[in-house]
Amino acid sequence: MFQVEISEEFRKKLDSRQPADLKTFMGLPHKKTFDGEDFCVLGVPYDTTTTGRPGTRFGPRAIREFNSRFAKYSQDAKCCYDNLNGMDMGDIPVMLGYTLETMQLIYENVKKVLDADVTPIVLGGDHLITYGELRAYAEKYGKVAMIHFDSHNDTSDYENKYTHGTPFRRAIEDGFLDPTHSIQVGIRGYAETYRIEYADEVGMKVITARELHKIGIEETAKRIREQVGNAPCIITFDIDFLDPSAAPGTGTPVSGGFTTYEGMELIRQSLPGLDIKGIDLVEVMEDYDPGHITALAATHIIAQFLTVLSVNKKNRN
Ligand SMILES: [Mn+2]
Repeated sequence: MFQVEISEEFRKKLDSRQPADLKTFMGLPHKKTFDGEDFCVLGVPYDTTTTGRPGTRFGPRAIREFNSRFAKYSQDAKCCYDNLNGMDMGDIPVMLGYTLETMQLIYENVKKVLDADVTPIVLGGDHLITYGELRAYAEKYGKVAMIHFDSHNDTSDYENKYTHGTPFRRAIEDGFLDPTHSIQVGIRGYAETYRIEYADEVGMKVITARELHKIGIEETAKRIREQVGNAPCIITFDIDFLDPSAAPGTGTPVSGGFTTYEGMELIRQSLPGLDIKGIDLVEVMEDYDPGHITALAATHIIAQFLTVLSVNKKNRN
């Protein structure tokens, strides 16, 4: 497990770099303190553990820039979060190139949100950021289940232990994740098969892209719900779950994926009623995003998550 000392002087320096104003997610109020909100958006502009094309440090900016013009109403769900109060904390400070220090800062900030009983919605950044988040969830709730939408397993075992290809192996080793209630969906492409064998070994379910295309959304949603059950869970959505035709703006795109609609529908069918403790959406890269297609897809995927949180809240009350 990581545990890093960061000097007060350096923390001050990081804080002084925060912009004075911010285009917020869907125009939410920009706040640093909590007042009974249901969810809190945080950006993590960190991308120096990527093994593919760099640039996802601009992902939070791309998503906010694009969707600050969006309204919160959805014609499908009447109003995607009429019963939810949200806020946008802005970007958390990161230390580019200093991976474990950044994991520490991610952990501390997500922990703050969780301790206020608010649901974090984190915008990445490369996928290693989820590892930093998971320490906070595990401290608050014990080992959590994970629903992981991605074209890659991200359980690689390189000599470099901390890259965006390794977060979930590290999180399982550190006891942050409960693999026996976790599931990876959309996996495809060319990579050594040991990652699938690793999932089998630790009891984590995998639904490959090919399998999903074959069995369809309804059956996949059913299998997700069966695997997670009543466990407290987090959702992590790598935008490269979507096909490059729907989300070209990402570092390691893989063909043979899904339309944005399929992603949204899978969220709608699989997640309502689950004990969702937090969400992140990672790997959006604006440099390869003509027409903001990827930022648009990210917006609609997150709006769908908000709809689920809204439905869950209605059903609890
Ligand atoms: Mn990933």
